[in-house]
Amino acid sequence: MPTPLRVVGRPEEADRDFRGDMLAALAASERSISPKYFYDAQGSALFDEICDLPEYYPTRTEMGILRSHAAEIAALAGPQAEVVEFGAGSLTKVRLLLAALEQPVRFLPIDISGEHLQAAAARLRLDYPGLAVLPVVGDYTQALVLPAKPPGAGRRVGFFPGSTIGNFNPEQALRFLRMAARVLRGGALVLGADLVKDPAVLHAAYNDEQGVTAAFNLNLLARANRELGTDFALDGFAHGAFYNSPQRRIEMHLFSRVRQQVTLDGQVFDFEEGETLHTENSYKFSVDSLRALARQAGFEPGPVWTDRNALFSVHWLQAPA
Ligand code: AVI
Repeated sequence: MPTPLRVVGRPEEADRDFRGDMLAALAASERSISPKYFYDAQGSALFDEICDLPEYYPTRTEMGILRSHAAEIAALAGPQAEVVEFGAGSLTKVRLLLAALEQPVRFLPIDISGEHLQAAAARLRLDYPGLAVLPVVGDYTQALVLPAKPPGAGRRVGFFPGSTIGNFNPEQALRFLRMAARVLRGGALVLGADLVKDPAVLHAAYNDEQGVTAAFNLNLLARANRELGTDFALDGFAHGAFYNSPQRRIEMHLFSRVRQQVTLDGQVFDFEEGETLHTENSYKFSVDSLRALARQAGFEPGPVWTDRNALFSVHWLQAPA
């Protein structure tokens, strides 16, 4: 019998949030919307494709770092650890950790998408029959309440790979880390963070030749048409991604190719030619800036691992008891 899903917060509010957030974005003079709306089934599949693109270095680089240092991470975690993954997705990277840990007692993947999570958890159970897998459906960017650690468990170790921390603005990142330090008290967080580098490398990663990132970006409008009944003309918008060097972030936008109108719930919104909907920021860090942020959130930064080209970093952040 699969373990039932645990639901925290109110994931059913997601549609109402999308509608409200899209309305607010369209009504604003500078239009922007949270990148969390990229991830419907199509968007999640496109993101998985992005991770395999030759230009998108973060996924394979982080996997390489985790593979090379899994034993060290396992030694820091100690026996019978409980692993909590924030924004679990397809549960590929955590396998590297679970395989290295000494008798992990339980795995709690947290994700807003219950369906995706249940399927990924079922696949994981097949490969780790001795591991209790307890999926938690919830928005991990909100205050989380997790079940108490099982009796006999060792440290609670959080896992937040992929540099998703970079998709938060600095205040959101601090808030998330504060929440994580609380939930992981006495344990630690294994955090992946993309590093500042040659802007040409960044530009290529977010403007791939096959146009998968463009399709991922434009799927936001397709999703709005499907779910909210907007009438975005998909060929009327173009993907744009560039590195904003002073802010140390990649910005993704959807540029209106022409002067046009969009309707949502009977309200009409004008787009001038060249006007944009800002869909994502992807902040890049230095090792020191990430450690300073973690310290500010209450963690004690420990070892940091990077690849030989210093493209990506994985941090061990101790959460005081
Ligand atoms: C999920 N996140 C860390 C990705 C990133 O690189 O910021 C999302 C992404 N956007 C475009 N390509 C990938």
